Amino acid sequence: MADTKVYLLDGGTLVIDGFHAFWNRGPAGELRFPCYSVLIEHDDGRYLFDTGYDFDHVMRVLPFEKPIQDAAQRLPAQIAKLGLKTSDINYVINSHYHFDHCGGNKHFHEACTICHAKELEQSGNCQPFEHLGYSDMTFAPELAAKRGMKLPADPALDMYTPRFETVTGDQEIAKGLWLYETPGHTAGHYSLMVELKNRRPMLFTADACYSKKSMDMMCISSFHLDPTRSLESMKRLKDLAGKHDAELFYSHDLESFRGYQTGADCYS
Ligand code: 5PN
Ligand code: ZN
Ligand code: ZN
Repeated sequence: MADTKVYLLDGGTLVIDGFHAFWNRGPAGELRFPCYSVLIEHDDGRYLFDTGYDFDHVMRVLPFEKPIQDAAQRLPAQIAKLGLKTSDINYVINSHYHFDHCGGNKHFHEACTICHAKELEQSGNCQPFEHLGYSDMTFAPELAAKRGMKLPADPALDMYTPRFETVTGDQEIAKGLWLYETPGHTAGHYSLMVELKNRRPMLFTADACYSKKSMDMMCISSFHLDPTRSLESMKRLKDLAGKHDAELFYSHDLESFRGYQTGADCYS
Protein backbone atom coordinates (compact mmCIF):
# COMPACT_ATOMS: atom_id res chain seq x y z
CA MET A 1 0.00 0.00 0.00
CA ALA A 2 1.53 3.28 -1.12
CA ASP A 3 0.43 6.62 0.28
CA THR A 4 -1.88 8.64 -1.95
CA LYS A 5 -0.18 11.66 -3.53
CA VAL A 6 -1.74 14.80 -5.00
CA TYR A 7 -0.08 17.00 -7.62
CA LEU A 8 -1.48 20.35 -8.76
CA LEU A 9 -0.72 21.03 -12.42
CA ASP A 10 -0.60 24.71 -13.41
CA GLY A 11 -2.55 25.24 -16.65
CA GLY A 12 -2.07 28.99 -17.08
CA THR A 13 -4.47 31.87 -16.60
CA LEU A 14 -7.52 33.57 -18.13
CA VAL A 15 -9.17 36.95 -17.70
CA ILE A 16 -12.81 37.63 -16.85
CA ASP A 17 -14.55 40.73 -15.59
CA GLY A 18 -15.01 41.24 -11.87
CA PHE A 19 -18.78 41.24 -12.35
CA HIS A 20 -18.56 37.71 -13.80
CA ALA A 21 -16.39 36.42 -10.96
CA PHE A 22 -18.60 38.11 -8.34
CA TRP A 23 -22.11 38.07 -9.70
CA ASN A 24 -23.95 41.37 -9.27
CA ARG A 25 -21.30 42.54 -6.81
CA GLY A 26 -18.13 43.21 -8.81
CA PRO A 27 -16.24 45.53 -8.78
CA ALA A 28 -15.82 45.67 -12.54
CA GLY A 29 -12.41 45.32 -14.11
CA GLU A 30 -10.11 42.66 -15.49
CA LEU A 31 -9.50 39.76 -13.15
CA ARG A 32 -6.78 37.28 -14.13
CA PHE A 33 -7.23 33.86 -12.56
CA PRO A 34 -5.51 30.46 -12.66
CA CYS A 35 -6.77 27.17 -14.08
CA TYR A 36 -5.24 23.93 -12.83
CA SER A 37 -5.66 20.16 -12.89
CA VAL A 38 -5.29 17.75 -9.98
CA LEU A 39 -3.39 14.49 -10.41
CA ILE A 40 -4.02 11.88 -7.75
CA GLU A 41 -1.70 8.90 -7.48
CA HIS A 42 -3.73 6.23 -5.74
CA ASP A 43 -3.31 2.50 -5.19
CA ASP A 44 -6.21 1.96 -7.62
CA GLY A 45 -4.62 4.04 -10.41
CA ARG A 46 -3.86 7.57 -11.52
CA TYR A 47 -6.80 9.96 -11.47
CA LEU A 48 -6.86 13.36 -13.13
CA PHE A 49 -9.49 15.79 -11.84
CA ASP A 50 -10.18 18.41 -14.52
CA THR A 51 -7.95 19.11 -17.51
CA GLY A 52 -7.86 22.92 -17.82
CA TYR A 53 -8.40 24.86 -21.03
CA ASP A 54 -7.01 24.36 -24.50
CA PHE A 55 -5.04 27.43 -25.57
CA ASP A 56 -6.03 27.24 -29.25
CA HIS A 57 -9.70 26.84 -28.35
CA VAL A 58 -9.71 29.94 -26.18
CA MET A 59 -7.84 31.96 -28.82
CA ARG A 60 -10.38 30.85 -31.42
CA VAL A 61 -13.61 31.16 -29.42
CA LEU A 62 -12.94 33.42 -26.40
CA PRO A 63 -9.83 35.50 -27.24
CA PHE A 64 -11.23 38.25 -24.98
CA GLU A 65 -10.29 36.02 -22.02
CA LYS A 66 -6.63 36.70 -22.93
CA PRO A 67 -5.18 33.24 -22.18
CA ILE A 68 -1.63 33.03 -20.91
CA GLN A 69 -0.36 29.46 -21.09
CA ASP A 70 3.27 28.82 -21.99
CA ALA A 71 4.49 25.56 -23.54
CA ALA A 72 5.39 24.14 -20.12
CA GLN A 73 1.84 24.81 -18.88
CA ARG A 74 0.19 22.65 -21.57
CA LEU A 75 -1.18 19.56 -19.85
CA PRO A 76 0.94 16.93 -21.68
CA ALA A 77 4.05 18.92 -20.71
CA GLN A 78 2.88 19.10 -17.09
CA ILE A 79 2.39 15.33 -17.07
CA ALA A 80 5.82 14.79 -18.68
CA LYS A 81 7.44 16.96 -16.02
CA LEU A 82 6.37 14.33 -13.47
CA GLY A 83 8.03 11.62 -15.55
CA LEU A 84 4.68 10.32 -16.83
CA LYS A 85 3.05 9.79 -20.20
CA THR A 86 -0.54 10.78 -20.95
CA SER A 87 -1.28 7.04 -21.36
CA ASP A 88 -0.33 6.55 -17.68
CA ILE A 89 -3.57 8.28 -16.63
CA ASN A 90 -6.24 5.67 -15.84
CA TYR A 91 -9.18 7.93 -15.02
CA VAL A 92 -10.15 11.45 -16.02
CA ILE A 93 -12.79 12.95 -13.73
CA ASN A 94 -14.40 16.24 -14.76
CA SER A 95 -16.04 18.45 -12.15
CA HIS A 96 -18.12 19.73 -15.08
CA TYR A 97 -17.71 20.26 -18.80
CA HIS A 98 -17.03 23.99 -19.07
CA PHE A 99 -14.20 24.63 -21.54
CA ASP A 100 -11.74 25.61 -18.81
CA HIS A 101 -12.10 22.21 -17.10
CA CYS A 102 -12.18 19.73 -19.99
CA GLY A 103 -9.90 21.23 -22.66
CA GLY A 104 -7.19 18.62 -22.10
CA ASN A 105 -9.41 15.50 -22.01
CA LYS A 106 -8.54 14.70 -25.64
CA HIS A 107 -4.92 13.90 -24.69
CA PHE A 108 -5.88 10.94 -22.49
CA HIS A 109 -6.62 8.16 -24.90
CA GLU A 110 -6.42 5.28 -22.42
CA ALA A 111 -8.40 6.78 -19.58
CA CYS A 112 -11.90 5.98 -18.44
CA THR A 113 -13.82 9.28 -18.28
CA ILE A 114 -15.93 9.86 -15.18
CA CYS A 115 -18.55 12.57 -14.67
CA HIS A 116 -22.01 13.15 -13.26
CA ALA A 117 -24.71 11.67 -15.50
CA LYS A 118 -26.58 14.99 -15.53
CA GLU A 119 -23.47 16.86 -16.67
CA LEU A 120 -22.98 14.71 -19.73
CA GLU A 121 -26.64 15.06 -20.58
CA GLN A 122 -26.70 18.85 -20.15
CA SER A 123 -23.50 19.47 -22.10
CA GLY A 124 -25.14 17.79 -25.08
CA ASN A 125 -28.34 19.80 -24.73
CA CYS A 126 -27.61 23.02 -22.88
CA GLN A 127 -29.44 26.32 -22.44
CA PRO A 128 -28.60 29.09 -24.94
CA PHE A 129 -26.82 31.08 -22.21
CA GLU A 130 -24.57 28.08 -21.50
CA HIS A 131 -23.15 27.77 -25.03
CA LEU A 132 -19.95 29.67 -24.32
CA GLY A 133 -19.27 27.61 -21.22
CA TYR A 134 -19.85 24.36 -23.10
CA SER A 135 -18.02 25.56 -26.21
CA ASP A 136 -15.15 23.04 -26.14
CA MET A 137 -16.80 19.74 -27.03
CA THR A 138 -13.59 17.90 -27.93
CA PHE A 139 -14.03 15.81 -24.77
CA ALA A 140 -16.96 14.04 -26.50
CA PRO A 141 -16.68 14.10 -30.31
CA GLU A 142 -19.89 12.11 -30.75
CA LEU A 143 -21.88 14.56 -28.61
CA ALA A 144 -20.36 17.44 -30.56
CA ALA A 145 -21.60 15.88 -33.79
CA LYS A 146 -25.05 15.50 -32.23
CA ARG A 147 -25.01 19.22 -31.39
CA GLY A 148 -24.08 19.90 -35.01
CA MET A 149 -20.68 21.28 -34.00
CA LYS A 150 -17.73 20.74 -36.30
CA LEU A 151 -14.55 20.14 -34.33
CA PRO A 152 -11.32 21.71 -35.57
CA ALA A 153 -8.72 19.41 -37.13
CA ASP A 154 -6.53 18.17 -34.29
CA PRO A 155 -4.12 15.21 -34.27
CA ALA A 156 -4.97 14.55 -30.61
CA LEU A 157 -8.56 13.81 -31.65
CA ASP A 158 -7.60 11.19 -34.27
CA MET A 159 -6.78 8.70 -31.53
CA TYR A 160 -9.45 9.73 -29.06
CA THR A 161 -12.59 7.67 -28.43
CA PRO A 162 -13.59 8.39 -24.82
CA ARG A 163 -15.22 5.75 -22.64
CA PHE A 164 -17.64 7.43 -20.27
CA GLU A 165 -18.64 6.19 -16.87
CA THR A 166 -21.40 8.35 -15.45
CA VAL A 167 -22.22 8.52 -11.76
CA THR A 168 -24.87 10.19 -9.59
CA GLY A 169 -25.06 11.06 -5.91
CA ASP A 170 -22.12 11.33 -3.54
CA GLN A 171 -19.60 8.60 -4.25
CA GLU A 172 -16.40 7.27 -2.73
CA ILE A 173 -14.91 6.30 -6.10
CA ALA A 174 -11.75 4.89 -4.53
CA LYS A 175 -10.66 4.63 -0.91
CA GLY A 176 -10.39 8.17 0.45
CA LEU A 177 -11.47 9.75 -2.85
CA TRP A 178 -14.88 11.38 -2.50
CA LEU A 179 -17.09 13.01 -5.11
CA TYR A 180 -19.67 15.37 -3.61
CA GLU A 181 -22.59 16.69 -5.62
CA THR A 182 -22.43 20.49 -5.78
CA PRO A 183 -24.90 21.48 -8.54
CA GLY A 184 -26.02 24.96 -9.51
CA HIS A 185 -23.01 26.27 -11.40
CA THR A 186 -23.92 23.47 -13.81
CA ALA A 187 -26.48 20.66 -13.81
CA GLY A 188 -24.13 17.90 -12.68
CA HIS A 189 -21.25 19.55 -10.89
CA TYR A 190 -18.95 17.56 -8.60
CA SER A 191 -16.42 18.69 -6.01
CA LEU A 192 -13.69 16.28 -4.90
CA MET A 193 -12.24 15.49 -1.49
CA VAL A 194 -8.98 13.56 -1.15
CA GLU A 195 -7.96 12.02 2.18
CA LEU A 196 -4.21 11.87 2.78
CA LYS A 197 -2.06 10.21 5.38
CA ASN A 198 0.03 13.15 6.54
CA ARG A 199 -2.28 16.14 6.33
CA ARG A 200 -5.87 17.37 6.41
CA PRO A 201 -8.13 16.24 3.56
CA MET A 202 -8.02 18.44 0.46
CA LEU A 203 -11.45 19.58 -0.75
CA PHE A 204 -11.37 20.81 -4.34
CA THR A 205 -14.41 23.01 -4.80
CA ALA A 206 -14.06 23.29 -8.58
CA ASP A 207 -16.43 25.98 -9.88
CA ALA A 208 -18.90 25.59 -7.03
CA CYS A 209 -16.65 28.23 -5.43
CA TYR A 210 -14.16 30.24 -7.47
CA SER A 211 -12.21 31.82 -4.63
CA LYS A 212 -11.85 32.41 -0.90
CA LYS A 213 -13.41 35.82 -1.40
CA SER A 214 -16.42 34.14 -3.07
CA MET A 215 -16.87 31.98 0.03
CA ASP A 216 -16.34 34.87 2.45
CA MET A 217 -18.92 36.96 0.58
CA MET A 218 -21.16 33.97 -0.26
CA CYS A 219 -21.05 35.30 -3.80
CA ILE A 220 -21.29 33.00 -6.82
CA SER A 221 -19.98 33.61 -10.33
CA SER A 222 -22.27 34.79 -13.09
CA PHE A 223 -21.82 31.63 -15.13
CA HIS A 224 -24.43 29.34 -13.61
CA LEU A 225 -27.52 27.34 -14.37
CA ASP A 226 -29.31 27.85 -11.06
CA PRO A 227 -28.11 30.55 -8.64
CA THR A 228 -30.12 29.31 -5.65
CA ARG A 229 -28.71 25.79 -5.92
CA SER A 230 -25.24 27.30 -6.44
CA LEU A 231 -25.50 29.02 -3.09
CA GLU A 232 -26.75 25.83 -1.43
CA SER A 233 -23.71 24.02 -2.85
CA MET A 234 -21.39 26.69 -1.53
CA LYS A 235 -22.94 26.25 1.93
CA ARG A 236 -22.55 22.50 1.51
CA LEU A 237 -18.81 22.90 0.82
CA LYS A 238 -18.42 25.00 3.93
CA ASP A 239 -20.23 22.33 5.99
CA LEU A 240 -18.18 19.50 4.46
CA ALA A 241 -14.94 21.33 5.19
CA GLY A 242 -16.05 21.76 8.81
CA LYS A 243 -17.23 18.18 9.23
CA HIS A 244 -14.06 16.61 7.78
CA ASP A 245 -11.60 19.31 8.88
CA ALA A 246 -10.76 19.61 5.18
CA GLU A 247 -8.82 22.42 3.55
CA LEU A 248 -10.70 24.13 0.72
CA PHE A 249 -8.89 24.48 -2.60
CA TYR A 250 -10.63 26.97 -4.88
CA SER A 251 -10.77 26.70 -8.66
CA HIS A 252 -9.94 30.23 -9.79
CA ASP A 253 -8.21 32.18 -7.02
CA LEU A 254 -4.87 33.73 -7.95
CA GLU A 255 -3.98 34.71 -4.41
CA SER A 256 -4.74 31.27 -2.95
CA PHE A 257 -3.06 29.53 -5.89
CA ARG A 258 0.22 31.30 -5.15
CA GLY A 259 0.23 29.47 -1.81
CA TYR A 260 -0.47 26.03 -3.32
CA GLN A 261 2.26 23.47 -3.97
CA THR A 262 2.45 22.77 -7.72
CA GLY A 263 4.32 20.51 -10.13
CA ALA A 264 6.53 17.83 -8.60
CA ASP A 265 6.02 19.33 -5.13
CA CYS A 266 3.17 17.05 -4.05
CA TYR A 267 0.82 16.68 -1.11
CA SER A 268 0.73 13.32 0.65
C1 5PN B 1 -13.74 31.34 -17.65
C2 5PN B 1 -15.13 31.22 -18.17
N1 5PN B 1 -15.51 32.07 -19.12
C3 5PN B 1 -16.75 32.00 -19.66
C4 5PN B 1 -17.62 31.04 -19.21
C5 5PN B 1 -18.95 30.75 -19.57
O1 5PN B 1 -19.64 31.30 -20.43
O2 5PN B 1 -19.39 29.71 -18.83
C6 5PN B 1 -18.34 29.28 -17.96
C7 5PN B 1 -17.25 30.17 -18.24
C8 5PN B 1 -15.98 30.25 -17.71
O3 5PN B 1 -15.58 29.39 -16.77
ZN1 ZN C 1 -17.44 26.39 -14.83
ZN1 ZN D 1 -13.93 27.28 -14.30
